[in-house]
Amino acid sequence: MRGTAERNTALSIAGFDPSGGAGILADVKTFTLMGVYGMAVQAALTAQNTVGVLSVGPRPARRIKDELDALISDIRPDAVKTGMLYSAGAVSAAADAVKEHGLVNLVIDPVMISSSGKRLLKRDAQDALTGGLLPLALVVMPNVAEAEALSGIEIKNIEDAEEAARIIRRLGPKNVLIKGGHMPAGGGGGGHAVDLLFDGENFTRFSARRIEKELHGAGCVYSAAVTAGLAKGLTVPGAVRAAKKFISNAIRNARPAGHGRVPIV
Ligand code: PXL
Repeated sequence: MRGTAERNTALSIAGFDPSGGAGILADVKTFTLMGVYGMAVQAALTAQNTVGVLSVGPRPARRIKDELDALISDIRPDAVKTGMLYSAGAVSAAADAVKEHGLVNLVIDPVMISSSGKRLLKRDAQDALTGGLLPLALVVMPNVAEAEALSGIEIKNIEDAEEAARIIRRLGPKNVLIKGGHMPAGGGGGGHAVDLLFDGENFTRFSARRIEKELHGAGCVYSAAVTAGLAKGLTVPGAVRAAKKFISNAIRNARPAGHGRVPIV
């Protein structure tokens, strides 16, 4: 069912960060800034601010699925992203919704640990993510630590990242985008943050000048921006290029809001 929507629509299934720098508030702000109608279902709750995550509150899988069903039966998203899912139940609810409603353009940000060091995906939920959700993805976009966890290899440079991308693609996603923002110095990027896209045949590198700021929610905003591009009908490389431009600008203009890391939307 295409529905009656006359707008490009995007859905975020992710955690709730009350500070608005990460999670679904950041996602929906990004959708809006990119001209896409934004929607969100809360996969988990957090007590946090720009300094750190104090605690995580899981949400019942049944509720998450009910909320997804109610929403999607009315407004069909042109693209969907998942962020912090936390529990295996939330991962399954998202995967079931994608399958049952035949959703396309799924972007997975495999959020595992916060910038401040708090675990945002339970250990048993990682198996659900790799086995149940990754095979449904059009794009999975891990940072270096997440790519190491998903591939089981250590990433020290861009060649390691290529090998990790090959391994992760065997888990089922159509495209793997490894974000080089945290690549160790000397990892091949120099003064640039180089992201690596693998579509199963070709590697494409996306480079932007590295900006030294301690950021809050950059990964959320980046994956939301890719999702918005896909919702607007861009190709995967086109959506990544547009998102990289958007986030580079947002990082350059970012100003502190609290006492800790700098939010960018
Ligand atoms: O940036 C990872 C992330 C994603 N989603 C939520 C978060 C965080 C980091 O704190 O709180 C909800």
